[in-house]
Amino acid sequence: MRPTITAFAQSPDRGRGLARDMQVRWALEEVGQPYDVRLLSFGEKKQAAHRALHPFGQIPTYEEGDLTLFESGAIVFHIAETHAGLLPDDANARTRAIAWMFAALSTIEPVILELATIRLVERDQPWSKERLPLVQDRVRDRLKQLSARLGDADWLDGAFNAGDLLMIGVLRRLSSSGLLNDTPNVAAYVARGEARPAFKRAFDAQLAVFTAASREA
Ligand code: GTB
Repeated sequence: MRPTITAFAQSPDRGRGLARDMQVRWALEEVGQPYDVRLLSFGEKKQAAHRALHPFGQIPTYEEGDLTLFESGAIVFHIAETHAGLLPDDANARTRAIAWMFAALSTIEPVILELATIRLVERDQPWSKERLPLVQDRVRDRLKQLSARLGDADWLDGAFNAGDLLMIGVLRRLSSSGLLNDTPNVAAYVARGEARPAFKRAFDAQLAVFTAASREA
């Protein structure tokens, strides 16, 4: 059954593919599953109709028959479980790939979100400048650890899988920070993910939404 996802009608990232519908689109493209997109304004996200799908009034959501999901990680996991191509067949390798999905969202993403918050939301706070180096160091530490594990491998554990998809999705938020430059193998890993044809199709689809909305505005 063809799923429907939700995305921003006008993404604040201006089409850079940083909103989390990108990870869901990318997963769907990797497995060759066509999908529909329902675009939501900022106001629509908070209305009862959308809150019935997403308790926190956010994007993305995923509807497929009588299944409704929120949380991009859970959606990518569902796509990976129900299609071939994003999780290994070997049971141990599959569990390790799932561990990397959790690592992306619960070990790497929090420090990156903290950095995004201090740079964008809290930048006018009197303590912001003083706190920034501390938050940057936390990101650097995680990047060094990830870099040491990745080494000269193409992907985190064997062939590209859902763990890489989520990890690269999370790391892409650092692109404008310059922090990836300190770990060239991690920067190359992100670039490798972005070079995948499925990534490009997903990226172009979300960019087309932003471009059309900008033309109309
Ligand atoms: N944990 C949830 C998930 O992974 O699905 C988080 C969902 C989430 O944060 N959704 C955001 C949202 O709907 C959009 S993606 N926010 C509106 C709200 O909470 O009212 C986060 C995001 C937003 C903007 C940028 N950007 O401009 O660069 C990047 C990422």
